[in-house]
Amino acid sequence: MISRIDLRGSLPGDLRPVLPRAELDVEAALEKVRLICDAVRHRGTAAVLEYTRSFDGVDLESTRVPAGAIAAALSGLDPAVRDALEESIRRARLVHRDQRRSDTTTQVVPGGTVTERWIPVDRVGLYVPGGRAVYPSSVVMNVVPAQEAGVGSLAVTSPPQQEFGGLPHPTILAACALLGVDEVYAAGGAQSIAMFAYGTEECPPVNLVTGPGNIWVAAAKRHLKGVIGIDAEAGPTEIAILADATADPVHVAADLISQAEHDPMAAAVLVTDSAELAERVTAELAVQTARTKHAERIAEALAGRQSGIVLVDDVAAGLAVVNAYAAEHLEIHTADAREVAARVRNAGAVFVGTHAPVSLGDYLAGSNHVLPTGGCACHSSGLSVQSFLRGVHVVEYDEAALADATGRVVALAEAEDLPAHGAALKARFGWEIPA
Ligand code: HSO
Ligand code: ZN
Repeated sequence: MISRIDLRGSLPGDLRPVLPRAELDVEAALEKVRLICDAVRHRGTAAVLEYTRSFDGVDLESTRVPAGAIAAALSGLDPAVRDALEESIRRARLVHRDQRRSDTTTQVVPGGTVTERWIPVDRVGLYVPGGRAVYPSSVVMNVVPAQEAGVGSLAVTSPPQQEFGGLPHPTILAACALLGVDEVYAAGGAQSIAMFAYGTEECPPVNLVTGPGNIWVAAAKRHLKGVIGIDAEAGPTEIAILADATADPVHVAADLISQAEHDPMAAAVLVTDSAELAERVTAELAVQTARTKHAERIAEALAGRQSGIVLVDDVAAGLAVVNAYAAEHLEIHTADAREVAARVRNAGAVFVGTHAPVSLGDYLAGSNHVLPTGGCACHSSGLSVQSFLRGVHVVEYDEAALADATGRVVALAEAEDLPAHGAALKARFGWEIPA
């Protein structure tokens, strides 16, 4: 049963402690992850294969997925799934292509410019989960922005599956094929992130690792950050719904359940000013959960302390709650959904009205589904073309512009007791500060 949090009356100044949220203890996994990463660093492929044997229960000779297996997966792909993936890729490309940035040049003073060049990361490793669920859609969400950013070298890794002869799930391989990615590894968990970070005999090291994963992947990203860049430490999926009395309880319950389906730790939070809606959604949750394939997992997620129904006085108070919560996904089911959505400040992605469920965004809206979790939406964005670019300032000053800057550079250098900084300019002008 989903719990109730009654915030009617007055809202506490700091809402975060009273809102439901899972605590993912990444630190607890770090000790073991450190050992795994060190082993991969020192013994390369052999260590990855050993962990694959003990954690995934498959005995592989190589971490690299052969080209033939990728091609075979594509030819064996269900045509309906192929069509859906192709359309998902097409829509995601449209959105992510529009995120591309062009270089800008700013004339700071006459003869002095700063250009900001956007340069794609050279080589990226993309992690695609494959434990409880296999996510070919995540291949799309990682690969498309990387490709649209112009990343030249892309490798995908996904956990090997016993039932598919130790290869990643064939739908994942087929998605790689549709996206033109031919460098794919059968490796999961911390060992795969270490493989990307340090490189092995089979896999050259990457500069950046992106993609969601379980706690081992999150801990490895934390441990290896610095050696590699990372997007985020993804936690369990979250959905928050802000709804008023006009919302349809069947839709609201179905959407909460859709994300609870990911994980017993997934969070489903309804924020509403309608006690009646709260009642009806609670009843719907029971009915619909019983009908779903993964009822046990969903029931656990809904009953967990990370989920709940929050009662508030009005939509304005509801907005304060969802802004404090900073959900990965936020749906707005209110009378004036667009206007309410415009007042959202903190959310990984916002889904406006009854025709934009999170499931649409997970697969086909064109938006990205790799989004900040655990409240990180108050400072971070989801995966985008920007995640794969670096902005580099290119500075060009002519002699007159440098002469004009010298007195001020010298003044600041002396204020910081770094006179050699000023001297670097004075050396160009016969050691005098130009008039
Ligand atoms: N809702 C997940 C993404 C996903 N859903 C993949 C289905 N497949 C995290 O945004
Ligand atoms: Zn989902």
